Amino acid sequence: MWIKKADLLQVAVRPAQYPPEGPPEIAFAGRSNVGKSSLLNLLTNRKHLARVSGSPGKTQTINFYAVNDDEFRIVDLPGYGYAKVSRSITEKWGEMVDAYLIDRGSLKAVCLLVDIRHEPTGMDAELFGFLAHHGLVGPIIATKSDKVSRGAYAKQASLIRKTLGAAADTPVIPVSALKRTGVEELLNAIEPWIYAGSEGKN
Ligand SMILES: Nc1nc2c(ncn2[C@@H]2O[C@H](COP(=O)(O)OP(=O)(O)O)[C@@H](O)[C@H]2O)c(=O)[nH]1
Ligand SMILES: [Mg+2]
Repeated sequence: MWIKKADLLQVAVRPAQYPPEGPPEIAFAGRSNVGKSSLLNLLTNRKHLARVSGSPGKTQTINFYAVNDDEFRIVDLPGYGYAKVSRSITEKWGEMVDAYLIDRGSLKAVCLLVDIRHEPTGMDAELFGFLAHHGLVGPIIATKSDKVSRGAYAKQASLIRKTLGAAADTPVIPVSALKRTGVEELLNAIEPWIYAGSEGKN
């Protein structure tokens, strides 16, 4: 599988604004500053598809991208956990994201992004538990892999799995937007969720 083309389809804050369901959707979630925009730009081979943010926590929309003329969709969920956002923004984040995650038939999986260097946060673990409960766990993405040596990948992956409560067979894919590594591995890991029927959820 390869991404030849990606176009912004829709920016939404509530369900009425979502594009009609159709092609399989893979969503990406993670705390602000984890490297989500950089990764989406790398995946789609575009410099500014997703804004690389100088002010984390600002983008509070759900962005739908049509990949390869809507063969499948990438859904960019708003970042969370930015220390300076107010409680009401955090609550709005939960409402906005829950509404999408709970009731979207074409959503196949959510890839949770975590920084390869650090133990996932309480909010990461909470979101992961929610995903597991709803059968939406996709590959875990360990971002900024250029910050650790290759030899440390396995150790960091098990720390990440353990902290999130992920099964031993949940893929943890190291990626670096900076060094442009891990994209092929990530696309290969996502592929089964895109091309499986609803029984592909696990
Ligand atoms: N070293 C390194 N830094 C990265 C990488 N990806 C993103 N960053 C940096 O991390 C910061 C946050 O990136 P951004 O993509 O905006 O994160 P987002 O808030 O999750 O969308 C920026 O300063 C990026 O330059 C990476 O693969 N390696
Ligand atoms: Mg961003």
